[in-house]
This record gives sequence, structure tokens and C-alpha cells, in this order.
Amino acid sequence: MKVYTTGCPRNCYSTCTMKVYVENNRLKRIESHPGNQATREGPCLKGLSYIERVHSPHRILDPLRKIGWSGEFEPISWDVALETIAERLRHYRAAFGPQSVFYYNGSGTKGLLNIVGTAFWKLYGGCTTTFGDLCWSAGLEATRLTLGENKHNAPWDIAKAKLIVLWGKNAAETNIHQMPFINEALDGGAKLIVIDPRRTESSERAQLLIQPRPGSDGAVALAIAHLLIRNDKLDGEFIDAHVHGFSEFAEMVEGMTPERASQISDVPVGYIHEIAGLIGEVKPVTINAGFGMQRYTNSGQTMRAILALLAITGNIGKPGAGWIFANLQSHIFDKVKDPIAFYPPKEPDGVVRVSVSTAKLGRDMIETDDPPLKMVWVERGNPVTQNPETDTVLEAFRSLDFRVVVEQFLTDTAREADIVLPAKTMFEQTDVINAYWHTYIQLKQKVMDPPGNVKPESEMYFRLAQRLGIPEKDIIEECIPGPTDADVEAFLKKKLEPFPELSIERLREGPVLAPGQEEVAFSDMVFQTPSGKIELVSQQAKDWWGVDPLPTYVEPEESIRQKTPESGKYPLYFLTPNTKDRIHSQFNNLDMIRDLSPAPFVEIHPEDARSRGITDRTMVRVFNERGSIELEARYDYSIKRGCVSVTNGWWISEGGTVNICSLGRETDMAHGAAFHDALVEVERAR
Ligand SMILES: Nc1nc2c(c(=O)[nH]1)N[C@H]1C(S)=C(S)[C@@H](COP(=O)(O)OP(=O)(O)OC[C@H]3O[C@@H](n4cnc5c(=O)[nH]c(N)nc54)[C@H](O)[C@@H]3O)O[C@H]1N2
Ligand SMILES: Nc1nc2c(c(=O)[nH]1)N[C@H]1C(S)=C(S)[C@@H](COP(=O)(O)OP(=O)(O)OC[C@H]3O[C@@H](n4cnc5c(=O)[nH]c(N)nc54)[C@H](O)[C@@H]3O)O[C@H]1N2
Ligand SMILES: [Mo]
Repeated sequence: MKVYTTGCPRNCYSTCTMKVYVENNRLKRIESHPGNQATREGPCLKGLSYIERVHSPHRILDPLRKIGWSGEFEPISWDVALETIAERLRHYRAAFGPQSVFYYNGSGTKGLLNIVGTAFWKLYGGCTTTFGDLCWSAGLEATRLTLGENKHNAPWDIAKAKLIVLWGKNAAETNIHQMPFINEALDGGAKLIVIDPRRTESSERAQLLIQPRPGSDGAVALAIAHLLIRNDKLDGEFIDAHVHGFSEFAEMVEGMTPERASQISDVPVGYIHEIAGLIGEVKPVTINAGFGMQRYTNSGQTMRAILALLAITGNIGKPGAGWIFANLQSHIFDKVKDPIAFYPPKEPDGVVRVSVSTAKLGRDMIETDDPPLKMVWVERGNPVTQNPETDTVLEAFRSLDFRVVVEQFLTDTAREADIVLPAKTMFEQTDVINAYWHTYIQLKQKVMDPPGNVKPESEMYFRLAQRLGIPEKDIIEECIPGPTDADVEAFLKKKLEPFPELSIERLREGPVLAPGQEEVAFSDMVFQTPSGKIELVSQQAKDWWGVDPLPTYVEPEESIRQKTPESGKYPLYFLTPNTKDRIHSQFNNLDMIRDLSPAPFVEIHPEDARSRGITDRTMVRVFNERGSIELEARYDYSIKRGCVSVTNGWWISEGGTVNICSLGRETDMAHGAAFHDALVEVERAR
């Protein structure tokens, strides 16, 4: 049996390092790796389920072609698959121009090699692709506007905090490796506040659980600031030296009294006083803002308002203190740090048209013209279940001429394809990965050959480029590695050249902290904002996104406080959080995971249920004018009244695709997806 070190490339905070045991090209065993200080407990259940996933009988092992309109697929050879695609590519380029081809990629795997797709489309002559993001862009942009950069203290530093606020983050499910550090802090006497309309596992040891009306956190934060200022619980020296715009901010929050915030947010006045008391008295304070809360139409401003609490109390740049959202210190190769990554419609090279908002995928695909879209290539994503407005996404896909999906499994998106190309798993090609919580760079090693006729994407692109008649020299020069493992390693070595600490040989042994990473972020008090200070007033926020330069409170567009016809008909907030045993739409097709979560259900407060004649564990319909899903109701006293919750990621065939009810709509900044701006009604299924 051979043992390898590798890293899990899923879109997850933890990005665990693990040891894998392989025999006869089969994965036999997965263990934790002691080299990663952030993930010492080892892989979660999903990580352990790779043994089933890699060898699953449901994996796609050959290129597949749809048979007529039957919806069934037949295996075809690579020769036929690539020639069919190449022929289409030549045709669309000649007849409509290269931008009639739409390249969509999701967050299915991390890796440096993900850039190869874009390189190919440039060689092809261009394409159309997306801007914005499904996941985190409002929070990233709010942080960048305020602090200048997205970085935070090392994961283990939270153990030094004396007050931890998990604000819209459910670490116990989405970042389980953070919990031991939080527990360490609590064992040492720290206090924990959790702010979430749901009572999650993360609040088991909380002193205080605050359940705001969804989307109203900005008002709560401003009222806390109001009290901190009124009670003079500020760090005046810190403000003078490092904060820009304090007096305007102070003037603005004067109007947000605890009473007013309580009316807006439904949080009792006493609780607002209690949080303000703790933030004002205890030091150091770490606020960990999750991603759930920045999926509203007002959420960039919400994030800025929360961040201000740390700025005015001097809780930045110190051990045990600070703002945890995303730590991009290991993003040394890509441009995610760069706000332009989210900025449309940038055409850096004039060929790649960036005209489709990820958040409004279906609608924008349909409306794109000159040229209109004819073909899509989907890779690493499952937009049919994961992007807002499932029905419109389906309509957009079905109105195209030709669809290619690169996938490991026949997902809802793959089922829409004319040709499905079989994708590798993390164990079948070497790559270099980074993370967004800890700062390790890792080698995700190839530990086995791909099964069946599976090929990695880089090889698909290489072979397609050859078929398009592009000379091999140009292909390699344009950043597409050749087809062998040695070619791929040579490609990675070249990328690693600027970083002598990061040789492939060294990475093979275990994870390495990114060069220049800081244990305590911002300890140098350098803020890369226009003023060089922490900005509570941001002119850029106004110039770029049209919001108030101050983090004012604005009601979300779809809200029971907006007097629209919808708010009358659909009185329940529809929360669609992440869950422990899946990463979005991945893993639930495995027996090991399905045993634990066989079917979707909706959590509803018994009082909301009873007033609708709904009994526990019976089938209900969750709906609004955009669509409906039928699933089991589960009574749950822990969810805030007026909210219902279904985890996202269920496939259409499983009956719980939550985005049937969401609207393609952007966040107030950086073109995020405002999934949670969604109201529904629930009734007994007929
Ligand atoms: N196991 C697992 N881990 C994951 C993932 C996964 O799918 N599964 N996904 C990864 C990815 S891509 C992401 S983006 C992260 C997300 O990580 P988290 O941010 O922790 O996850 P979410 O479930 O999106 O949202 C967290 C909480 O926000 C709450 N929330 C919703 N609306 C509001 C609001 O208005 N105010 C407040 N205060 N709270 C609100 C939800 O009830 C939820 O409990 O997790 C990563 N880790
Ligand atoms: N309503 C609602 N919707 C949401 C969210 C929410 O909170 N509420 N959360 C949003 C968030 S935070 C995110 S990040 C997105 C995630 O949305 P997506 O990025 O679409 O992520 P996944 O569901 O993980 O699907 C990724 C697909 O990639 C495939 N894949 C994995 N590895 C590889 C590979 O190496 N090659 C190829 N070709 N494919 C691979 C997997 O099999 C899987 O089908 O969902 C968003 N959708
Ligand atoms: Mo995400």
C-alpha cells in the first residue's frame, strides 16, 4: 500500500490536509495529516466518503452523447466526442463569432489548473463568460472597502479571543475545524455570541443567541455602535490614528437607537444593550461574519456596519481580535484579491466578453445578443440547482443549440447536456491549491490513474486545441500543459518558480504556509484603502456601487416590511443554508451520506405550522410566484418564527431544489447573488 499526502480541494473553509492509502489503483484509507495546524482533527465525513465517491458506480467513465430527445445517454469514444465539439466550435465561430460560445465555471474544485479553461477560450478566439459570484463577493467587497484587503488572523488565533461573535456563520457545520479553537477560547473563559435566525449547533455554548429578522443585521450593528458611542466605550486613540470618517459615522448612527433597531430587526432592546455591553467591555473581540448573511440586496452595507464595531473599539490588528470573513493570504497566484475580478464588463483582452451576471445567469443568458449565445461549456458547476431561479436557468440552457458539461456524475446540469465529458476527481491529477481560512499552500497529488476513459480537463483542452489546428507550441505557450503527468508537473513548477519556498518536492511532504503570510493580520496598521485608514466613510462604495458612503441601513428588496403584493402573499422568509454532510450539490448521491440525509425537509416553527394546519412530518408545498417544491415539514422550535429553512444543494430528482423559489438578483455590491432575499408561503401538499 502506498501513502500520499494530499489536500481536499472542495469549496470549504477547512481545505483539510490528509494522508491517503492506495493499493492497486484503489483508495483504501483516509487519515488526518499532522502538518496542517488548522485541520488536525482530520477529514470530515465528506472527506472520508471519497472512498465511495471515487469508485462510485454512478461515476461517468466515458464521454456521453444524448440520444435524440429521450433524455438517455450513450457512451461514445473521445475521438467522436472531441470531433463533434470541435466541429461545433468551428461552426459557431465562423457563423456568429467566438463570443456565441458561453463558458460557465463553478466552484466544484480548487486548483491552479482551473485557469487552463480560460487560456483555451482565448486561443479559440474568445468566448462569453460571467462576472460576479454566487458565494462571497458582497462580503469581500465590503471588507476591501473598509480594510483594504481580505485577510485575517490565523485560524488558531481565535483561541485567544475573550469575546467571539459568530455573526451569520454556522461553523459547527461549515467550518468544523474552527470549533476546537472556539472551544479552547470558551474553556479559557471567553464568551460567545451567535447571531442567526436559526439556532444551529454553533450556538450550543453561546451566552447569547440573537435571532434577527433576516436581512436586518445592519440595523442591529448600527444600534450597537450607537450605544458604544453613547456610553463612551470607544478606543479613541485607535480611532484617531487609524479610522477614517468616524465623526460622520457617529452622526449617522445617532438616528439608529436600540428602540428603532429593535423595531426593524425584531431583536429585543435588552439584547442589543447586552451585546453592546460585552463588545464595549471585553477585549479582545473577534467577529466572524459568515457568508449566509451577505446574500441579501443590502448585505454589502450590512457587512460594513458590522465591521465598524471592531474599528471603533480598536479590535483590529491584534492577537485574538479582528474580523474573520475570508483569508486570501494563500491566493498568491490568482486575482481574487483584485476587485476587478468582480467588476463588469471588463474585457481585458478584448476577446473574452464578460456580459452574464452569475447571479442572473438564466435571464442574462437569454438576453445576451450580438451575438446571441449558441453553445455552453459548463465545468465544475451545477448551475441548474445552485444558481438563482432554476426555471429560468433551465429555459436558458434549453434555448441554446448545443451544450457540453464536464462532470463526474449525472447532475441536473449534466442531464441538460448534449455531450457530457467525464471529469477527473481530486485523486487523479496533481494540482496546487490554496484556501480561504488558513494560509497553507498544498499539493493535491495524483495518487491513482483515472478510471475508465476519464481525462482531466487540461488534457481535454489540449486535444481540442489540437483539433482546432492550433500549433502545439502556441498551445503550451498559452498555458495549457501537455497531456502527460510530466507536462502537468512542469506547468506547476513554472507557476511555483517565483516562490522558492514552494517546491513541488517540499509540497509533496505536506502543506506550507504561504510566503509572507501574517499570523495577525493588519498588525502593521497598513490599510490599503484610498485614505490609508480603516474607512467608515467610503467614497469608492458610492462611486462603484451607488450605495451611501456610510454603511447605512436599507431594507432588503424582498422583505415583509416592504409593502409589495408579494410581501402580503408570501409572509415567510426562505433561508437556504449549507449543511454538514454536503458541499452544496455534491456528496448526497453517495450511499454513505444518503443514509444520514435521505430526503430534503423544511424546518418550520410549530406555531407557523399549526396556523397553516400543517402537522409534523407531513408533506407540504413551499412556494412563491417563481415556483414550488414539495417536501416534508419538520417542526422546529429553534428557528425564528416567520422563517422556514431548507438546505441548498438538493437535486431536482430529490425534490428539494431551493432555487426554484429564488430570484436572480444581485447584492448591493460586487454582483453577488441575493439568494436569501426570498419570501415564500407554505401549505399542506394536496
Ligand atoms: N459542510 C459544508 N461546509 C461548507 C459548505 C457546504 O456546503 N457544506 N460550503 C462552503 C461555502 S462555499 C461557503 S460559502 C461557506 C458558508 O458558510 P456559512 O456562512 O457558515 O454558511 P451558510 O449556511 O451559508 O450561512 C450561515 C448562517 O447564516 C444564517 N443567516 C441567513 N440569513 C441571515 C441573516 O440575515 N442574518 C444572520 N445573522 N444570519 C443569517 C443562516 O441561518 C446560517 O445558519 O461554507 C463552506 N463550508
Ligand atoms: N439558494 C441558495 N443557493 C446557493 C447557496 C445558498 O446559500 N442558497 N450557496 C451558493 C454558494 S455559497 C456556492 S459556493 C454555490 C456552489 O455552487 P457550484 O459551484 O455549482 O457548486 P457545487 O454544487 O459544489 O457543484 C460543483 C460541481 O462540480 C463537480 N466537480 C467537482 N470536482 C470537479 C472537477 O474536478 N472537474 C469538474 N469538471 N467538475 C467537478 C461536482 O461533481 C459538482 O457537480 O452555490 C450557491 N447556491
Ligand atoms: Mo460558497
